[in-house]
Amino acid sequence: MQGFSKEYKVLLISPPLSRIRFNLSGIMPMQPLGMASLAAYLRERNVQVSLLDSVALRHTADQTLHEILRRNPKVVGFSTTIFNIAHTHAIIRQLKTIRPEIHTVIGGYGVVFPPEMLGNRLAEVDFFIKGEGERALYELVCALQSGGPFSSVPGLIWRENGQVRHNPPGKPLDPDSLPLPALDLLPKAPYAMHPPFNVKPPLCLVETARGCGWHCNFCSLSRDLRQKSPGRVAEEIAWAKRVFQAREVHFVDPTFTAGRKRLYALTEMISREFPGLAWSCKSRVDLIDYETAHQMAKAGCYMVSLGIESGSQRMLNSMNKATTVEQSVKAVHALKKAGIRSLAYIMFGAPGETDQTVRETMELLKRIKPDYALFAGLMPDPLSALLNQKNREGVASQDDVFNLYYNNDASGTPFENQSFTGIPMEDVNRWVKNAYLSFYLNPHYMAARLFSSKSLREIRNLAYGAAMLAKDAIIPMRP
Ligand code: B12
Ligand code: SF4
Repeated sequence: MQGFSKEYKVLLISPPLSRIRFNLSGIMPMQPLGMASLAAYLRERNVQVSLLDSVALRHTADQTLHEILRRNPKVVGFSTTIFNIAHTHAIIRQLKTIRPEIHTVIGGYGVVFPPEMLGNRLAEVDFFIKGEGERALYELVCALQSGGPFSSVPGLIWRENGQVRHNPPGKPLDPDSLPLPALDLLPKAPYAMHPPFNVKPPLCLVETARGCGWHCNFCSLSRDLRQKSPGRVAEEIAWAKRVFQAREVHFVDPTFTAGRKRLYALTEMISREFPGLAWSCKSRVDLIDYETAHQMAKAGCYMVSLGIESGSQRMLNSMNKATTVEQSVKAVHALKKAGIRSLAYIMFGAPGETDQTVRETMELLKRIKPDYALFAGLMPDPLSALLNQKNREGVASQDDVFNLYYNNDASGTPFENQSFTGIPMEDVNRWVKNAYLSFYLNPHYMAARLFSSKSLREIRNLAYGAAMLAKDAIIPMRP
């Protein structure tokens, strides 16, 4: 292990986020687990590391820059998504004019564009790391301190002699071998989760697995599912309780219920070691049945988010979702029977979507009555199979896709009037807006929600979410 002086400081930042229309994701700050995990890995190896969560502290870009200058690190790393890479780039541009010697690194979900595009378009950024960051960031910091070569740093993108270079990704890490995320380095901020979660605050996010074993064509999450052992998950929950006094946990992995044996071991562990804990998770409709739902409910699970996506089998096939409409019906039914609420994620605008398929989706929702639904226009991941295909077909060039995501604005791009899949934006926007109105502005639905709410806090929480969505419905739609 390399030695580091006290002066060799690394600062990791969760940069300001802008909210996306009809999406409740960004309205409350959630613990940035990626950054906390990177910090723990560096700290374990004696690197002086600190965290700045600009989202939780509600810092502007200027305040974030000011804080970087005040802390004066040798290396500053930014945890990005495709939607805040532009804010991050702006901060780095300014930083480089003042302190060009500070090394800048961008990592996280924003690193989903081709290396040459990132290296050339974001020329002020010194390094990008694609994918899992713990070992890669540590090796980069070691190389920077020792003046060593960058060619062995996994997933690294950098410029050398005017050329953009990039390394292959590293071997996936064993998630049980990682140190517990450095939650203790996060600010004592009002971390929460957007409605309808947050029923028993304080809430803390917990990761129990990395990657996903499925192949939906709009997504490019790592295909390599690695689940943590129940013992390790128990340590993470205990740690979240200790640092944040968590009484509620949201498991962030996309397929929490994958593997019945492991799921039962997890639910037994939670019942035994954390009685009274309220928790929620995400899953696929083909990974839920009544027996699993019943076990989960007994262990304190109160809500499951399900990627239902569509009520049309043709559309599910077009997304390579590998689920059936019937499985959606059964999953929601099983959850209801077990006393667990369901949150349906619905997406409009995959190839072949029409008024008819949207009607089929709305009819499915009427029939299965999930407790909540979130609707969105399809925004495929830039490296997904779907966008690669559209790129080959000449419908969506990589430049246009970059411009759209980077600016979070379709003006001046071919997507001003039509989606990546060639569907008029007017239609996609109308589907999303009408779906919200028809699902939520329904007296039966509202009465059911009011009566099933367990506390005044929950009603207030839901009213807040509803107000945000209503505001989105009134302000003219931006793609
Ligand atoms: C929590 C979460 C959020 C939170 C983030 C809160 C926070 N403070 O981090 C919020 C609510 C803001 C959010 C929003 C969105 N999210 Co989100 N989110 C997640 C979720 C559920 C968990 C992320 C997490 O904590 N993972 C665990 C940690 C340990 O891993 P990690 O974050 O990936 O970090 C690792 C690497 O990315 C990397 N890394 C991260 N940061 C850095 C920084 C540096 C310097 C380096 C070197 C490396 C590095 O190293 C880390 C450790 O290995 C994931 C699903 C998942 N399970 O991954 C979706 C996910 C990341 N979100 C996704 C999406 C699509 C979104 C939205 C765009 C949704 C939308 N349509 O609006 C928005 C973006 C909003 C915005 N304005 O930017 C997608 C990304 C899809 C993709 N690229 O393929 C995911 C994968 C879900 C999915 N399957 O669709 N999200
Ligand atoms: S959408 Fe969900 S289930 Fe499908 S590949 Fe992505 S993470 Fe996996």
